[in-house]
Amino acid sequence: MLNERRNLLTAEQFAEVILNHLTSSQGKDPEHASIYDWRMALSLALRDQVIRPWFASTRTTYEAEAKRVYYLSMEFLVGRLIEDVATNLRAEDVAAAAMRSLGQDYGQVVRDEPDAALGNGGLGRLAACFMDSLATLGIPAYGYGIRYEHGLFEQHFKDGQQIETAENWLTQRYAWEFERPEVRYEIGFGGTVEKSGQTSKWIPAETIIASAYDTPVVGWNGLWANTLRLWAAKPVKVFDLDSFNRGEYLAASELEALARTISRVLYPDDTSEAGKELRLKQEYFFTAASIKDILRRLDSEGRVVRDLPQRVAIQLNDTHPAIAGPELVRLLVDERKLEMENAIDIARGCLGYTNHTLLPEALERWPEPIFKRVLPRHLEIVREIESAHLKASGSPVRILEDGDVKMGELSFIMAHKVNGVSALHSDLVRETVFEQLNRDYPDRILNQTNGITPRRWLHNCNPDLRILINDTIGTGWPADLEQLEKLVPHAQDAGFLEAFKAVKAKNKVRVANWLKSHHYIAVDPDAMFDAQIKRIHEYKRQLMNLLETVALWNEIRDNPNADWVPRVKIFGGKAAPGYVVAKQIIHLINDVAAVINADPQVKGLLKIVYPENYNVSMAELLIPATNLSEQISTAGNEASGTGNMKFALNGAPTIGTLDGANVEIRERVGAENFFLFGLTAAEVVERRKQQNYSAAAIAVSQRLSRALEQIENGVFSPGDPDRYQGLVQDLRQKDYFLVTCDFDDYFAAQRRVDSAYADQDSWTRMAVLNTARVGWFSSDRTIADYAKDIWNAHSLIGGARQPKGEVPR
Ligand code: F58
Repeated sequence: MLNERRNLLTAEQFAEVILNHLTSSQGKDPEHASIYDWRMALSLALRDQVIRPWFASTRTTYEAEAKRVYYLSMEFLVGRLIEDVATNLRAEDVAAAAMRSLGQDYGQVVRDEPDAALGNGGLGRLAACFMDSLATLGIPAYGYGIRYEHGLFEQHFKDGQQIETAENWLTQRYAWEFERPEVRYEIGFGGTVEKSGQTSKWIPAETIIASAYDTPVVGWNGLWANTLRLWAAKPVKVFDLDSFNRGEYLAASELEALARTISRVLYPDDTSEAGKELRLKQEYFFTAASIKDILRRLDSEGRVVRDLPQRVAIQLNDTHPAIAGPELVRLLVDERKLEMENAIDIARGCLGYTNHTLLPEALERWPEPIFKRVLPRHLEIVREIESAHLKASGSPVRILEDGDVKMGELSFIMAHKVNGVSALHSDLVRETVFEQLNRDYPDRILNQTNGITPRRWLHNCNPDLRILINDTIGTGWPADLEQLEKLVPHAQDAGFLEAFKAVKAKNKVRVANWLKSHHYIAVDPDAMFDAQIKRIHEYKRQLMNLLETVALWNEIRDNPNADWVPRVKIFGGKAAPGYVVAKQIIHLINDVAAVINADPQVKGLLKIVYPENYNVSMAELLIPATNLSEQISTAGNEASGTGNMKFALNGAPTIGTLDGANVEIRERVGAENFFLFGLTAAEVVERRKQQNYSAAAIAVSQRLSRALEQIENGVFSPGDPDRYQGLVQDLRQKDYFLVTCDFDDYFAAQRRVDSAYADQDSWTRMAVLNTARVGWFSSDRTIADYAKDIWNAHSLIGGARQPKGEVPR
């Protein structure tokens, strides 16, 4: 029986499709099939079901002559897809039943899928959530990025220290993608610019091929599917037969190896932009291929380039694809013979730029010599863009300054809209990094607070809570998350609170079992699970969390008979391989864990766990089991955060500062359901002006002094007592991120958490109200607002939440 709308098969029919793939695609019979074979067969069977909505969406887009959104991002942190696709097709029960009928454990097969880890953290995961929401809303869109051969490195701990190994997701076939060998573009680097009269022509010195791989992205209810198009770098000439025949076997394959370098690895550096030519080449590679693809599609529709801003919205996910501006201008001027100023205006009409950081060291700048060596014609165009901007605005802000090309300024000047990712962050973007440009172009900056997809981050990762919510308020919420508000009255209902508590308890048992079987750590599922899982960075202040843990340890040992609330402190996250301080923090967490976890005096009261290799799938396991969400960055530094939203949605109240989206989360869930502490962003700025602020803060805090002394005296590193001298000295002398200044307030907030947690009924009420009131942070809302305020793009499916604004043609 075929369900028209969703193309749903019965479990029996679906089992047949799976079996067909097992034999025809995998070449295995059931007797000899491995779990990999079963997973491929299941994935391919699911992928089959996406084809119909995918084709239909493309057809509808052409017929409606609709505007398309192009989301350009260096990173898409996708994670696993089986459950995502199955649930969006509303075929999860059918898929599970079909696998069962074939004698397979569905859950085990789902967990066999490696994460597609084509991103570092929040920025990459946001891009993946946005793809899900674009498809759910039925907005015609492409995600464009790089098909890295190696995703984010795998993290291991050796003697407590982070070791990185290459990630190898493509050693197995990627079930979801379609190779498109016919979609290929030549991408040039280096060379010279030929002038003749007014015209310029770039003659690149080297050329490689960008080759497309498409993954369909299906939305909720299977009503719409978009495309994630990732580019792989390939050589123009695959193999040099002459070299081979001369016996020069390595040289024969050199061309391929060199070309492939461009899409070989994801840059894991999220501290400072590695000033690497390769990174610039990666950025240009995927951006140029995407722009060519966009123009080809425009041409194929019989449109002229003047139509671009009506047909095309290009969103730059941070400055990594900022070269899109100059590249589009280059194509319009050098190849399509438009006037420079006209070309700049057209390009600007298409482009939007999202800023994700205020950290000056993370704002991209390219030394002019490197930029010129790689992209000589683009440097000329950047100069033209700069002079057009200086002329039009009278602004003193330059793109080329101190020998650098400043990609933030370039992106700002080339975009018609620039957005921050939370209300506070957007204010700070206006007041700090782009203060003058905001005066020059007062309507350009706007805010778009981040969001998360409710499908992955509640419906799929927390099945028991999903069922409880469905039973309580119905099933409309995954596509309209603010319906969770209907749970608010149930926060007074003892039966509902019990059921909610039971879900959390079950999720905690699941994590306890996993920690035992996979990480050989025993934790008590009745203890409070307190989690800080995110990239390791000084501004995120994992170190402050750890200092509080040491102080608590001391306190428990001093008063062993007091009424302590048992806690498990969970840490998760990777440090950029070159970020020395972050790696020391990891080492210290593991060292402190070794000592505290072995101390019989705090047994059952305090435990530290730090499972290695945190990734999207681990987040899906940990978040539903967490009681307390740690969002403790130095105010003014975390642009938004999205983990904060995921925890709140799954019933974990936050302990946090007034930073990023914490501010808006607190407003929505209610101040009484949020454990606030710490300096505000404005106070941080003031405090930094004071002399010796950290010494002063340490002097008045006996608890902090003691913890610092223990660390610097080798209590946690007895074999190497000086190991953390540098780390502690930095806190004593500088402490840029104000760990010492916020410490006492944080410690006090943690004790408020303890007392609140001791009353389990009122705690559960807080947890429920967090879930009930964070619906606004759905990425569906975020995307609907981008569509309205930045893209002027529209949903092509009836019944979806329509972006407000103009009606589609
Ligand atoms: C993150 N940025 C922000 N950058 O830190 C976070 O507050 C925000 O919620 C999220 O973006 C989404 O807006 C982030 O993840 C990176 O990972 C970059 C990778 C490439 C180098 C520079 C950092």
